[in-house]
Amino acid sequence: MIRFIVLISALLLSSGLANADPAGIFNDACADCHGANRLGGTGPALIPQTLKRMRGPNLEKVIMNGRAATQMPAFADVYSKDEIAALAAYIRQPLEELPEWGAEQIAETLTLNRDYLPATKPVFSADPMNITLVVETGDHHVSVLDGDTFEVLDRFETPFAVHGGPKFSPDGRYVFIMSRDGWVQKYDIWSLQKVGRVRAGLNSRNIAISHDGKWLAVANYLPNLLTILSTDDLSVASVREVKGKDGTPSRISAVYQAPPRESFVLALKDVPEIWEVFYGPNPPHYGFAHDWRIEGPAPQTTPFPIRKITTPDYLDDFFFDQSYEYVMGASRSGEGGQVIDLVIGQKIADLDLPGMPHLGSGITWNHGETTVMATPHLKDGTVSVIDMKSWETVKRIETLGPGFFMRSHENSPYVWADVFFGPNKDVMHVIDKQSLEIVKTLRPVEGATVAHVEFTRDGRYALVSVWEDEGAVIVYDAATLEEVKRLPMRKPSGKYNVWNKITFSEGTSH
Ligand code: DHE
Repeated sequence: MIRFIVLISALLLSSGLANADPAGIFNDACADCHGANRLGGTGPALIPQTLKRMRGPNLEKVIMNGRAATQMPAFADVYSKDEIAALAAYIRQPLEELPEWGAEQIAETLTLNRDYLPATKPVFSADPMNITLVVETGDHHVSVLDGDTFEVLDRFETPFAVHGGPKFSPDGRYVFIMSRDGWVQKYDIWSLQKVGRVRAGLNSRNIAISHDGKWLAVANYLPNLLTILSTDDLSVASVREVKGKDGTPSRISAVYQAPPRESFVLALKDVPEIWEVFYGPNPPHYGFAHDWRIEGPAPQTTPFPIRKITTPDYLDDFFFDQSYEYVMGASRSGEGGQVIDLVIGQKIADLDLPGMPHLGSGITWNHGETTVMATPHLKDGTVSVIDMKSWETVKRIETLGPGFFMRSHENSPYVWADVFFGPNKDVMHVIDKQSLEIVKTLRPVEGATVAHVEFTRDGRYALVSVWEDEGAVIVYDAATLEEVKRLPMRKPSGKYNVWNKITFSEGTSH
């Protein structure tokens, strides 16, 4: 605590804000909504892990002006500029201590919607398999779109800062949504009603649903926990502390489901290990012991036995082949990638992937005799295309800047790749799947960030986000590449079509 106070004092002195009392201001003005421990209440957690999503002076601006359409008031008339700057510096500091956060504490946060009445069939006439959810991070809502008419059937509030793809139950009826503050929300699409929410972690990465729809794995940064929830009632099924084989605690980079293996696969961020968590009734038994281990008592009494695989490098991000035998992984700091064979638990190839590939949004398609995987890069203006048999890079497609997301569809000859960073963040490239050439570059709104694509169930339309507070979803004819419709949306960060997701379309991230 002393170290913390000294650090804050040094910060304030160097910026001439020594007279401000940020801790006092926090208690008076923020604690009621954001929690005395800064871990959130009715408002989001005010910790660096969450706030880093607000770059530059935004934090001060939010304190000064408040946030439209939320409970966050403006403080410009209450505190001086210096006091607000000191408060912002104070809440940008990491927490000295974390509260205990285990099964009991998680269970206490569970809130179920008392008004929820499950419908016996969809309460709308739209095709329930062609519903597309639009996550709007501008005001923390999700819009439920009819994928044929593009009418908004419902718009509901989410926890603060949803990240990663929502996960659908295998029948497409329920969806689970996760926020960076660790909240997991369940929504019933047929009934167009919220079911409830629970706080599975204090700062989380993403979620994965088991292929049988029974379990939801939540990958957390804070604390170092893997939480497994029952999808039925959001109750806690298991909470596992994440530590490497040598006892080093670790955050989880991400978790995904591997349906044919009846497992969740997660990579650790601070230890070079992949974990495979089995949820099926008969977890495989491996006949060798040098790089794996099943933890705990016999699998029949422990529902989630864990196999640990040591990897040659850290994995910040990874991608599966369609058979779920191979994991293509890369670290954010590394210069290349690696392919891990999950069956034998070993690295079998290196990948030539410089420039921070964003493997989580990679996609695959058939290319001649082989299957290729393509990934954008967060630091380079290229899309890498990799042959999934030889693991060689087939082509580096030059783009107008680093990108974040890619999408295609089985019925489309094209791949859509955004440019997310730099002066050309307003363009979207359309790439021919066979020639691997850019055939068109769309610039729908000059100067506005344009990103993330999702297709309708039949692949006929491509939905593109204008990633601005007063943004839009633009519907394109996926064959002619002409604009068909524009739907106003509040920073639509991602779009997710029920059918494409539950059928594991090769054109979408899983
Ligand atoms: Fe994401 C998905 C990691 C920053 C928006 N992002 C994912 C996934 C991972 C990941 C592992 C796949 C999870 C899943 O869908 O289950 N993201 C990371 C990072 O490591 C990174 C670079 C840094 C970080 O701080 O987390 C990062 N991501 C961002 C952003 O800055 C984005 C653009 C804005 C935001 O909301 O924070 C962002 N990430 C998204 C979105 C998806 C996503 C919209 C889902 C894409 C999809 O179509 O499935």
